[in-house]
Formats: sequence, C-alpha cells, structure tokens
Amino acid sequence: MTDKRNQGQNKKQKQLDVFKVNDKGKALTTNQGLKMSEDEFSLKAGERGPTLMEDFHFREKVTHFDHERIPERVVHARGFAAHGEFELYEDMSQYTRAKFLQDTSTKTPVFVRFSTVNGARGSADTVRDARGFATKFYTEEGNYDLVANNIPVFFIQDGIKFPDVVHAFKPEPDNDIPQASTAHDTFWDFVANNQESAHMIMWIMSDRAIPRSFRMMEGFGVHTFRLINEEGQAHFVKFHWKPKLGVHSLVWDEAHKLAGIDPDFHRNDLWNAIENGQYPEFELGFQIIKEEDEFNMEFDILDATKIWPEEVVPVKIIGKMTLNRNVDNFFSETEQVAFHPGHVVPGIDFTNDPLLQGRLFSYIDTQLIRLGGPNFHEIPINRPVVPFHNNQRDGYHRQTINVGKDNYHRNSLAGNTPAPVSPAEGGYEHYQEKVEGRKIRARSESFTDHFSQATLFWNSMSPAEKKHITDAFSFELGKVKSKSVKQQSVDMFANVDLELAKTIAKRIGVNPPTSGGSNVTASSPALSQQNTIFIPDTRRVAVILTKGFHGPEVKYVLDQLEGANLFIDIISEHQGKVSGSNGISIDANQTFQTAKSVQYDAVYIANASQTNREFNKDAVYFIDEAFRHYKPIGATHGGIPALTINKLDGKQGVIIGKDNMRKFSDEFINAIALHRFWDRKIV
Ligand code: HDE
Repeated sequence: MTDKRNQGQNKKQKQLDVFKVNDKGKALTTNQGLKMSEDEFSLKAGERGPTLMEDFHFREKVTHFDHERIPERVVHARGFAAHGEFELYEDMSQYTRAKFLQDTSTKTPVFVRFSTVNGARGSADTVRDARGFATKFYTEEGNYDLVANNIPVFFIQDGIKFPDVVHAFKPEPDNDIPQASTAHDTFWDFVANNQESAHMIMWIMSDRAIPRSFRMMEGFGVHTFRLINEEGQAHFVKFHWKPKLGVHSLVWDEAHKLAGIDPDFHRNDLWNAIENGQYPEFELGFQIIKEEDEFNMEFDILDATKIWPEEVVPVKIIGKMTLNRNVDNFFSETEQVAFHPGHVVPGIDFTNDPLLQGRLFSYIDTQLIRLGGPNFHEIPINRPVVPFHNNQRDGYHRQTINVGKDNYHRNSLAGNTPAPVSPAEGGYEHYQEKVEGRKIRARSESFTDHFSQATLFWNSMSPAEKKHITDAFSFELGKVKSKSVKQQSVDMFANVDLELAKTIAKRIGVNPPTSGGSNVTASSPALSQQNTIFIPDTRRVAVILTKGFHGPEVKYVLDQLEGANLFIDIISEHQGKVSGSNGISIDANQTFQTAKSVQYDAVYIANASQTNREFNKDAVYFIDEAFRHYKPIGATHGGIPALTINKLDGKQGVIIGKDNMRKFSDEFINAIALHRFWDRKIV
C-alpha cells in the first residue's frame, strides 16, 4: 500500500522533473544551442563604435528580457504556492463517484496557491483582504481545481457584478491610490449601494482578513456544489479546509507595520515551514444537504452571501492535505498555474449559483490573455498526470506534435477516435438537473435578506473580536473622504447592529443612526477564532540574549522550546557567538537592526544585562511593542530586570522563571499556544 501511495504522490513530481533544467557548470549557449565565446560586450564596429545589427546574441538576449513579464492576474495577483499531497480518510462513494474521493489507498498530488485579492503582484502580504486558497488536485481522472477563499461568503450574488466590485476595491483610477487597501471612497460607496455585500464586509473587517499565516487559515469553496454518486444520486455540498494549526490572526497595528518591515511575511512563513520540515496540514471537510432539503433552509443555498452554520449542518472531515515541497521556480509554477472552478472530475458538478455560473466563464478567458493562448494546459504545472486526447490543434506555443491526419470528430479514418466514453468507462456526464423558467434578468426574492447572517457573524464574535471589527470599520471609514459615503455606510451597518453603527458614527464624525438594529439573536460558535485549535507548534520566538547569560539554564529552556517545534531566533548586540556561564556559548543570528518584534509570536528575555545603552533602548521598545500586540513574554535570570523596566511584572501572559526552568518552559510554551492575551490591560 505504501508503494501505491508514493507512486501517486510522485507522479506529478516526476512529470515536472522532465522539464527541469540545471544550468550550473554548463557552457553558455544561445537559445539555438550555439555556444558563445563572449557574453559581456555587444558586437561593435571598433572598440568605441556603434553596436551592430548582426549581433544576434545581443538581440536574442535583450528581446527575451523585454518579454519576461506576463500580465498579472486581474485579481489575486500576489500569491505564493507549494506542492503537496492529499490523502482520503474514508471512502466517499456514498456521495460521489470521484475516484480520488473513494480510494483511501492513493495519495493525490496537489498544488496550492495562496493569494491576496486586491493588491498588485508586488504588494505586501499582510494587508487587510480576503485570501485566495486555490488547490489543484492532479487526479487519475484529470485535474480537479477547488478554487477557494479563506472567507466563506462573497461580496456579490451574481457574476455580472464582479467587474464592478473589483473596480471599486482596486486603487482609484485617477491616481492609483491606495494600493492593496479597501480604505477609500469608491469601495465604501460600492458597499453602501450594494447591500448584498454586508455579510462579506463583516468578515473583511474581522481578524480573518489579517491572517497570521497561510498555514493558519480556513479555506471555503464558497458556492454550493453538487456531488454525484455512481447511481446518479446528487447531494449539495460545501467544501471546507480546516488548518491543523488552528485559525489565527495578526493584530491590525502589527499587520500594518509588517507590510513595511517584511512585505514577504506570509511567503517567508510558508517557505520556511516547509524547508524546516514542519509541513502545513489542512483537513478537507464536506457539509452535505440532501437534494430534497434544498428549500428547507432559512436561506437560499444558491446564494453565495450565505453560510451553512456548522451547528446546523456539521462539517464532515474526510481527508487531509499536506504541503511538503516548495516550488523550484516561482514563475514557471506559481505564476503560470491556471486554476478554473470548471476543472472538475466525474462525481463533482455545479449548481445554479449565479456567482459560480459567472466564474465558469471567466477563468479560461483570463488564462487566454494572461498565458498568451489556448495551450496553457500544456505548461508543465498545468498538465494533468493522465494523458489528454482530443481534436484541438495548433494555437500559440503548441507543444504536442499530434501525428496523423484525422483531427475532426466523426471520422472513419481513425475509427472515429478519439471517442467519447460512457460514464461507466469514466466519461464525464453533467447532472441532469431539471430546469424550467423564463429568460429573465432578475434576482430571486429568496436572495434579498442581506443582513441576518451579517448579524449572526457579529453575534458569534468574542469581545476582543468585536473590538477589532469596530476598530477596522473606524479605520476604513475614517479614511473615506466623502461624508455622504461615510453616512450611508454607517446607516447600512445599523441593520447589522445598532450599537456597532453608533460607535463607528461617533468615531468618524457622522450622525449616529437612530433606527435599525436586528432581531437576529442566534450565534454560531464555529465562527469565532476563540473556539479554534490552540497549539504552540511552529510559532516564532525571539530570544533576547546578551553575553554573560546563565549557560545551563538558558540552554535548557531553548532545548525545551525547540522540542516543542518552535522556531527560534537569537537576538544579541551582534551576530555570531555569545558567551554565557559554564563555558556555554550560543550563536546569535539577529540583532535589533535585522529583527523587529512584529515578526515574532513571543519573546523570551534570556539575558539583557551588561549591555550598551543603544541595545537597552532597542530592547525596551521591542518588548513593549510585543506586549502591546498581546504576545506572551517570558524572562529568566538576567532577563527579569528588563520586565521591571518595561513595568510588565505580574501582567497577563508575562511568565517569569526564577529557579524551576522546567516549570517556566512549560508555562511559557502553554502561553505561546494561547496565541494572544486579549484581556491584558495596556496603558
Ligand atoms: Fe475568482 N477569479 N472570480 N473568485 N479567484 C480569478 O482567475 C472571478 C471568486 C479565486 O491562485 C481570476 O486566474 C469572477 C470567488 C481565487 O491563481 C478571474 C468571480 C472565489 C483566485 C476570476 C470570482 C474566487 C481567483 C483572476 C465572480 C472564492 C486565484 C486570475 C463571479 C470561492 C487563483 C485568474 C490563483 C482568480 C474571476 C469570484 C477565488 C478573473 C468572475 C467567489 C482563489 O478569472
């Protein structure tokens, strides 16, 4: 069984390996394979003369360079990806005939691209935004793409409005400001005048939009899809990814600062975790509704602004994805990967969700312009692991050499092949849904409740989460210049919660709404990050360590932290060797010039004595900032006085170790697992 699993997993890797080129140690050639004797000087008429047209090498090199860029994605331009594998926990044949969801003995290779939505390719990772979470499963029946987001609902209900919402959230067209941010007039004008966005906006203003890590995000297919089993029976399904590390976020001030200090924060985080063998894992879950229950929910299941509360429709966990290999080449793999919700396999089908229907048109269309023609499926990262055969021919950059003359269907020369095959032989057959109706441009009456689930979300938040949402609204609307847009927005969110709207109104200088409010009292605990998984694994700890530290005890603590799967950086007055007692020395890899507190989850002050004033000043700032971001802080021995200087003794989440290092390590690691201490009093 192990062999079979590994075969599945390695198949995509082997396919990609064929295309890998290692230029190291090789003679330099042109693209025609001609070895060149010179690559630094263009061909000139005389040493100080003009460059000659006949310099084919110069022209080839520069022309290729001039064409190195392809258009960035219209949305989701900034992304980062990794390879992995998917394994199934239990046979899902009761619901679907998809083979990769039936056979628990195979591992399906996957490629996952995480992304922000709004910003350009060079924007920062930590901006407030939804995150894309797109997975390509290279199955034995062809590629299946689950093109998901980390937020389970969307701004709009119909695909025809996508260009409008995207125009509104992108930088304003006159001056291209602001970058990668929704804190501007056109976005909020769109929101207030398209109130179907209310639920999505609550998520965007929440901590979900500033994730701590790609590894700590949920993924949601958003739309209702269909699963079809061997008997042709259909079930409605929503897809979920659940991270094994829990769902965690940054705080807004931290996200802001990280955008400058480490714009690649999420990239670094994912890359390093995989390089260090701490492979991110996500479990796949299904929420299933029977066909006959389509109209028994409080909302329309075709409406992409609605969730199915997990307490009403439980998420059944069916398998696990592990990301275990970084890409070899960002452009070839991450930039050229082409996802499409219409890449399905037998057993997975669509519904009439008008947003999904819009997507089914858009993705191929966008690849045509971005990847330069209809043969993007031949790019190595996009190739299925099974062969493809049809009568499609030619086009830009065609790679296959299709032999033979017969390139049309219904031929006799090739026995009418390639031939469609029956569902029993693996042929895809669309679900025969009965459809009836008049041609009409309209929204179904069942799509008009825009606020109940926005309030459900608000009701489900912890006090800290509610505060963050209120602050985020105040920030975003506080940046809006139009008083009318501010007022319209506040009035709109009075329909979600009157007190929330009043607080924002006061802060942004508009009239507090007097009417509104919601009579929805229900909540869904699954929506709160307070109820997620809390484990310390893979958190980053900054260790402040100066010479003269207590050798054995500090070493003991560091061993415990590493043993708990934590990543450690040692910050000292200089990089390199730092000496402690008992002849123990530790290598520092950071200084306060290279490391900032926002890059860490916790601080351990192992020793901060006997240092210069500059270092002390930086240490005070570093520790204070970590404290203000609610992070756990620990100190032992020569680190304890630093707590007193920062007035942190006895504060929540501040752990002191005097004699018992074992107890200290346990308490500190537990504190790290808790992520943040929201009830901490900060003055
Ligand atoms: Fe996309 N979306 N989208 N989208 N989307 C694209 O395709 C589009 C929507 C999502 O890492 C584009 O290759 C329309 C929902 C992800 O490469 C484009 C509509 C969800 C990615 C496109 C939506 C998504 C995209 C741009 C409304 C969550 C990045 C580049 C009808 C379920 C995939 C590209 C990657 C990318 C169109 C709405 C997720 C333009 C028309 C809802 C994760 O085709």
